Amino acid sequence: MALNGDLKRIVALAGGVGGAKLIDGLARCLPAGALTVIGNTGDDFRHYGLHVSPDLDTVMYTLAGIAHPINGWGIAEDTRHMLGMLARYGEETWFGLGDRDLATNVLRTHWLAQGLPLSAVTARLCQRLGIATRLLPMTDDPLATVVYTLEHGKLAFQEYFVRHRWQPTVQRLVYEGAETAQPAAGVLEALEAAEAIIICPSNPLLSVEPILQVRAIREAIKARRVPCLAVSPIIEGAALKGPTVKIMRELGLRADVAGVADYYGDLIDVLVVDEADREVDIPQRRFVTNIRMMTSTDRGRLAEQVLRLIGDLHS
Ligand code: FO1
Repeated sequence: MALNGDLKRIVALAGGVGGAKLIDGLARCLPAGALTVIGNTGDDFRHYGLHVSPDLDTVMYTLAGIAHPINGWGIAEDTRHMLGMLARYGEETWFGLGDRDLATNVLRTHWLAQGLPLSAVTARLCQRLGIATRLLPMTDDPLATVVYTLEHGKLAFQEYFVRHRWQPTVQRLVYEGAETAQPAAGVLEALEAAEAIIICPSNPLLSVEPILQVRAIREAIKARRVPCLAVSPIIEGAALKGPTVKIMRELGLRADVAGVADYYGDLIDVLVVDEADREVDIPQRRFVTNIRMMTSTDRGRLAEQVLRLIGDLHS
């Protein structure tokens, strides 16, 4: 059995809060620099002229140990003076960007305007926050998740997710820009060198699919010769967080662990499921454990188990 210390090149695909929790555990279990995260940028948008990358920031703040402890997104103990002033001007405040978080987005926008690609900007932000894990956006190109809803027609992702609190009925998801988006610098190299690929317990349709929509990324994962594991974002038919089950139902998919297994199909070798789902029939190999990550200890324990499983699959 390989020990975690022997694993040097693990790649994880992650969306927002759920994914960031496992990333935190993995980063703590692996040697410094052994983990590369490919983050979802389908949620990125422009807000009052700023380039906001919510999922990259959630992973980044989590790795830096400064994420908001309750929301999971945003920064701990942040203030909302900017939002208060926007309200005074009679402007929109539905997107809860805190003052410290604003600094990140000002810098990102500034460096992007200087001509740096998003991958270089993200690396610079992470380096300044002292993060050893490599965080790569899936692409440096525009690729936006767009939600077609029954009640409001076409909605930009954050309009759907935050402004309308993911309540509208989803009829269709479109990943605009996917036809031409190329993997960001370093993404394919990381996938090709990986000893294992982990799909975090993120929303398969909203957080993971945008990453897989970058064709070369999906092809690289398909062509892998190393294990690819996913951790289920669903336990007993209920989402760990957010609208996973609601959206899968609305799109006519099976909204449980078997539906997650169906969705990933032969892209994954193993699905990590909760003890409550130990009997669910899935075509892939299943690994059963407690997948809830309520505490920091839970994150480390689940990460440790996933890495041991990878060690076992290698031996
Ligand atoms: N999510 C919310 O539910 N409400 C917010 O006001 C909100 C603000 C926000 C600000 C910065 C940031 O990086 C993320 C923020 N999020 C907010 C989270 C985010 O929009 C979503 O969780 C993701 O896009 C889905 O993964």
